[in-house]
Amino acid sequence: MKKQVLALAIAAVFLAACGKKEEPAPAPATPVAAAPAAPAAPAGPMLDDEKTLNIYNWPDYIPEGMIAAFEQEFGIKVNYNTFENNEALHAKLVAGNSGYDIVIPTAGFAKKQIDGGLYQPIDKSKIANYGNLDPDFMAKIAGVDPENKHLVPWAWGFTTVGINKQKVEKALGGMPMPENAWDLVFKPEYSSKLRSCGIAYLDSPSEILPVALHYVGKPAYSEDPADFKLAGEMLAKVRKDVRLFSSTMIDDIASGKACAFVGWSGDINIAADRVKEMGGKDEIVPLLPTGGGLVFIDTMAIPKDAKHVLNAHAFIDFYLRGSNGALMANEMNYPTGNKAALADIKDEIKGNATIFLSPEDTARLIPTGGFSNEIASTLNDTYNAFKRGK
Ligand code: N2P
Repeated sequence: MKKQVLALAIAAVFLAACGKKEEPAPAPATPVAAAPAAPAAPAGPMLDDEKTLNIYNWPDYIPEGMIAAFEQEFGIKVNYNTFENNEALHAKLVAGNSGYDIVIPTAGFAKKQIDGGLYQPIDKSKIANYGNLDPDFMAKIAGVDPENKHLVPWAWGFTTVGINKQKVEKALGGMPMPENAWDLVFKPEYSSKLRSCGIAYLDSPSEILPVALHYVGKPAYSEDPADFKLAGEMLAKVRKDVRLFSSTMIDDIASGKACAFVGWSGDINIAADRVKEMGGKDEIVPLLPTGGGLVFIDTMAIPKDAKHVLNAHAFIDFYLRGSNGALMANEMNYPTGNKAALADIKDEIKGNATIFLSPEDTARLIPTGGFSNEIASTLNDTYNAFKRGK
């Protein structure tokens, strides 16, 4: 961050110097050949007349200062709002006239939004930095967005189990940690012990049901109501042990409201850093369950009715600079699929096995996917029945 601020300060000083009026130079005594014309300044990206950009993203998902840097460089005012889960974003998009120019859906969830015509195609010719993206990563996204027409990667991670190590060990009282960390939150033998220090789940059907389905041996994105029944029965058995359904997981972990949680990998790492900074003794650890974490690839998309489409492309191009991808990994603990970022990612981040996964852990991940509209009511009913404890 410091480097970026410094660069901006230097740029500001330089621009100020350029703007200063010079005294006219005395006319030369003898005529000289005209100096060659100065090369034209490189043209900036095309922008909309209205210098506004409305972005809708997840909380705690952008490095500090990145929006301000964009605003300063492009002279665009950014209105930045957040949503708590894919369901909330979806409702906003389906209602129409969201007012947003860039939204950040998870790729698997975005499939039905693409199919429903809620996004406009990205104009790659306006994104000079598009080539920074890793083709293998883009091929994964093409599974839900053929030819990568609508989605540009923001960041990726996985939904997993995290723990407060000391509190969990104490609550388990000598019982060894399970081989598959999902047992901590899905198996009554463990959850009944962790109840005392608190279990928290992310509050979202599309986060909890895929891991629950996978845990009971069914496809994570099953379309079979019988599979949901099975997952619902498993969840019902641990319901009494779940203290909270959280939309503010970083705070809830850091403030000690829960000792075991179903959360997002990077957010658990952010909470771990926060506890350390506050001088806390407990270690917060995202685990790599043998049962696999649930991959999410979050992406930028431009809603069909966006009003500032050129500004949106300028922001996407800005975000795809290698330096910005590196900031996402270094400060937010989320990799971005940006090849050009790799050189600037700190060794301690590259060496963190819960951010840059080993091939073995990668192979165990539950691949990204999505539910169809047909199964949506079964998904929601199963989740709501679980949450209500009915
Ligand atoms: C939020 C990052 C995770 C979003 N801080 C999960 N799709």
